[in-house]
Amino acid sequence: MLNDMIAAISTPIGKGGVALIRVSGNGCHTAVEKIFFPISKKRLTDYSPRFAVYGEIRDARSLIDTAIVTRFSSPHSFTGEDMVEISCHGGYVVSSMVLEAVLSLGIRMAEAGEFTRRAFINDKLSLTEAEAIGDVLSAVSREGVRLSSSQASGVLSARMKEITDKLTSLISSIYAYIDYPDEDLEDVDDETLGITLDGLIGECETLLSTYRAGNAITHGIPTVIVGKPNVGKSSLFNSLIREDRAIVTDIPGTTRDMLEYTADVKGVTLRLTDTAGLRESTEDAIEEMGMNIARARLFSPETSLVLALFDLSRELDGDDERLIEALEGVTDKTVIPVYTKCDLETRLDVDAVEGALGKGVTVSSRDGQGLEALEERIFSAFIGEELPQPESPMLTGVRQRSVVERGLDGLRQAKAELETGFKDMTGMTLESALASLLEVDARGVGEHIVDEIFSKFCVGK
Ligand SMILES: Nc1nc2c(ncn2[C@@H]2O[C@H](COP(=O)(O)OP(=O)(O)OP(=O)(O)O)[C@@H](O)[C@H]2O)c(=O)[nH]1
Ligand SMILES: [Mg+2]
Repeated sequence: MLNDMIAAISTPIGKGGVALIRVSGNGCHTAVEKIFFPISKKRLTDYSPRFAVYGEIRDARSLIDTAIVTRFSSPHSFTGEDMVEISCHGGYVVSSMVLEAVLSLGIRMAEAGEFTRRAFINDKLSLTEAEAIGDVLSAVSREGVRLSSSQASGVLSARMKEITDKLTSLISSIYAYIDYPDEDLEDVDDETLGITLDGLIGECETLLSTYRAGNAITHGIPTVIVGKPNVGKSSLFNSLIREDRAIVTDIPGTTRDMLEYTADVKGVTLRLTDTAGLRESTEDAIEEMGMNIARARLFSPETSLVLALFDLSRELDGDDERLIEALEGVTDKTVIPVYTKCDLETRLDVDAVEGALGKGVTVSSRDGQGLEALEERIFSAFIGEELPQPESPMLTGVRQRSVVERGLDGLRQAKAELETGFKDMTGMTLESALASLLEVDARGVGEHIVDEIFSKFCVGK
């Protein structure tokens, strides 16, 4: 049922001095009055909405806690429904007992993301705003928080509305022309239509080009360090995260398990993985398992950046060549060759690597040379010259990107149809492009997509 009463503890359970319990749904103001008794002896509903009231939480047996309770009246609440927020003490047992008292009133536990889902259904939030709230909660960097908070305040929604409004008016002009060909409708000659359409195509292209940076800033860049044994992977891993977490020795085959940690690169988070060195064969069953895990991570679709390490102090060998060959086939990731140990005498034929994988970066984990250049290189590959303004609209998620791509394909197809003179067809194609673009903000999206988005939230959000 949509409007039934739900409740959950919205703060981390058992941590902190105060816990916040949220209740939402028709009738929750009077329901909570059965367990909450203001010190003033008045009732909660005697106070105006949004007034913070101090009082006691009691169940049938006794006093449980003292609390500050605030009620919000529909539609002026987070969910858009009547809501109550109870701030009680934060201990695990006491906050659970307050929640149990609330649930004893016939109110049910909220599901994950249910508060935000209701806010969406009641038009308090657009879908991109709701997604951005999820991004704020899970942001891995300070820049991620800034960007997501701005998107949560509606900058992407506003941009999408501008684009879809223009497209809607274009479609209606075309249909007006088709239905009333004899009227002197000025704005529908082929040239004007073509120009408007080109403008919309350009706007969608600009928006799509924000995805790489938007996604990197909000979710971090999944990065894997690969290379033959002893090339210096764990040393580089430690240098980038600025901590000695991975074991470094001169024994080839030191690292077996995959190690994961985050590194900050000029405000952007690298989700860095150190792996077992890749060589043709090993007698060691554990090392072999480590290599299999490393290969799986290297080729995983989740991985966006590969740092491929080559030892400057050793000549190119079969293991390096096999890695180059494997990486030449990788098209869905950014591959950066990294030449290690530049503090030692150079024996590596760098040209042989660069001929296949492009320009690399020369570093030494021993004395820190080149590490900044490597960070610059990563930053410019994903973000560009500088961090975008958080207030500029950006696509941050795969779902958003794929619907804008679909919309853009439609616009391009419509342009081609216009050029061949099929106006009826153009109108229809534009309508389906419009449907895709409206989906960015879930106007007209399927129930399962909405469910999937909100299932990523935690209970109480
Ligand atoms: N001179 C010099 N030695 C380095 C540098 N980086 C790593 N080494 C040395 O190279 C050896 C191997 O370093 P690791 O970082 O363990 O190499 P790895 O690629 O993780 O090796 P495996 O885990 O065995 O695959 C160690 O003796 C390091 O001290 C460097 O920049 N300069
Ligand atoms: Mg290692």
